[in-house]
Amino acid sequence: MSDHKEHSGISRRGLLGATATGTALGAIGLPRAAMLAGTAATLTAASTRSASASAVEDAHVAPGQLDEYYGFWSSGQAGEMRILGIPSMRELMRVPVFNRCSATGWGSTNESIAIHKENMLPATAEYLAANGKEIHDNGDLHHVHMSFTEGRYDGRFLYMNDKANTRVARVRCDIMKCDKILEIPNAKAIHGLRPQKWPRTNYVFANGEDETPMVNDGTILDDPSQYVNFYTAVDADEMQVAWQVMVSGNLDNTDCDYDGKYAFSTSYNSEMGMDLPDMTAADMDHVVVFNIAEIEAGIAAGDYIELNGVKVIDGRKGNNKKYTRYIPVPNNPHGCNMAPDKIHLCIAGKLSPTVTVIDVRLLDNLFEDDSLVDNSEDMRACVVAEPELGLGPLHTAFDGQGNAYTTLFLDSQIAFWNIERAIEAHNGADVDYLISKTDVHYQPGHNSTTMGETLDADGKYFISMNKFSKDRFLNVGPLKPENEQLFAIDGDNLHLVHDGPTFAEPHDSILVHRSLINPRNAYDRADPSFDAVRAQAEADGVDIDDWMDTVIRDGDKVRVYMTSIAPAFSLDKFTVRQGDEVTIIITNLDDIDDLSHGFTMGDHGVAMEISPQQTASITFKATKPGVYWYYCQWFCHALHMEMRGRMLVEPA
Ligand code: K7E
Ligand code: CUA
Ligand code: CA
Repeated sequence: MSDHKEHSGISRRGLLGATATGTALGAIGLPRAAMLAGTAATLTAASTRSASASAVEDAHVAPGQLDEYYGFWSSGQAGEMRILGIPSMRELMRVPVFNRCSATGWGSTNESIAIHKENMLPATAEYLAANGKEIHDNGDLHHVHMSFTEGRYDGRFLYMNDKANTRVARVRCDIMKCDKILEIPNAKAIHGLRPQKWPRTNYVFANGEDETPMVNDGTILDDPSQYVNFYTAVDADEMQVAWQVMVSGNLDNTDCDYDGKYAFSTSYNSEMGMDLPDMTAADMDHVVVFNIAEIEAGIAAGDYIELNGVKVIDGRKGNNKKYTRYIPVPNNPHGCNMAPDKIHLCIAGKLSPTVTVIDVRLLDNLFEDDSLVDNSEDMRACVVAEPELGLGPLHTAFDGQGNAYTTLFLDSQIAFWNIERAIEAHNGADVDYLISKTDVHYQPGHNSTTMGETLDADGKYFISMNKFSKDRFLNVGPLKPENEQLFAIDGDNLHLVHDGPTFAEPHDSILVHRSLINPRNAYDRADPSFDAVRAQAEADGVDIDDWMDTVIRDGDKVRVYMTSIAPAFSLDKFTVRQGDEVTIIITNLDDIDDLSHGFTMGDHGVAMEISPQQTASITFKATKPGVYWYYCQWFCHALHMEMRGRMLVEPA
């Protein structure tokens, strides 16, 4: 649409929640180019009903009021996790994980570098050193999920993937900081990720998307017949790989059941094609079902190979074991979403206009009946519905009342449908399972509902995370933001309550009731993130819990211990020699809410956050003789500008 006013007028805005049932169905079969151009032609005017007015009003969070839900957002290639308030959609915090952060010093402080390096593979360390780096400074974070206890969020941890550099990370919910990064051996490009729901999150399941030779040492190169993929179970407490399963085809998204029995992954490349025509050649790909108890038993019985220190089970097609089953589904499937009814798994068809609904209670049969052949039509005995919803179904969210919400990428719509009625229709009944269709702007990928991936799904809000914003906001140049639209779920309809841009590129989100999360206002002085620096300080005879203004020389290493209390550092100056390796260790003795300080060393690329009662440290080489000012970069006091001091570097 070239007409901007069409989208931005206030009266128009009131109609954006309107459903487009009917016209939407008519849109199927429209030229793809028209849809990708972002036409809003299918938008129909509907009368604004009083119910919608109240749903919209309920969603208004006045200044000073607190949101009802936390939103935890991925940020794709930006590499961080974000925290939003829902329904206001106010961005509350950015938590650096796979990226470097100028504000907090993540990726520069000794504490964060240690987390990056703790579980880095030796080959990666070697690669980085050869490229003049110590750690990766990018990542591609798609999926954030919270730890579960008995199918409910338990507020302990958030887990997330890095597709770019094959990692899984964990964020502590008490301080909202990353405490573990694990590089996954053997697998390539960790994409889908889910914590186990039942009985608790003992495992985090992680999908490797890209196919490579089993031993990827250059011996085998352009011979895809020898490529494999790996499914990884990470021990969620230890943050170490528990086991892997070698699979046929690649892996895209994953989820697991509410019984602790099965996990599932979609594969869009069952063909093991290396180019687009081959990856899309087959009408049916598959979903892999992983039998967790059988895999654990296989590991215990020694039925594994050891590959780069990991126990790997062979779960490829036709392995004659009960580790995996392959169920055919159409067609380059993508989303893999377990409904909170504990029964229905929804696989989005992507190139097929359908969502395949699997009744997980029927999966036992697939494993018990030895006559069943992987990937055969017989394996589809567990498919109980395959509703046709529209073009490009990607992900499905749930309201806890038996309904499902599926994003239609190509149609730029949300299909709102009823699972039970889809099953009845599958069995031949003449019922309409589609409740409504809602236009979104444009090309939605993931979606989420409040508490929707848990037994507490409450059906209050729904978010559509749209990949394109096109003409919807002021033009900012060739790179446009994404667009996110939050809806209040109101009976049979979705009412738009927020529409706003977002930077690269949240794929996924979870919406968590605020009652489940209770972060600290200040660090506990016993926080394990200070352990390493505490040990060094003890060796130096310094107490990091108390006032410090000590400079320790240890050969050409200098450790500068200081405290921060607004508006001053305990040291106004310190002296080092050219060539010294300098470590700055600071405890922020302030314990007032929100009184964070920082430490930036001018002209040295050195900066870090020191929040209330936190100790942080950072190391650099003082190669430049002269006077360098350090300062607090977090505005903390009327005399914040004066919170600074000098490093005097004597020439060698
Ligand atoms: Cu973008 Cu979950 Cu990586 Cu779908 S995935 S959209
Ligand atoms: Cu301390 Cu600004
Ligand atoms: Ca395919």
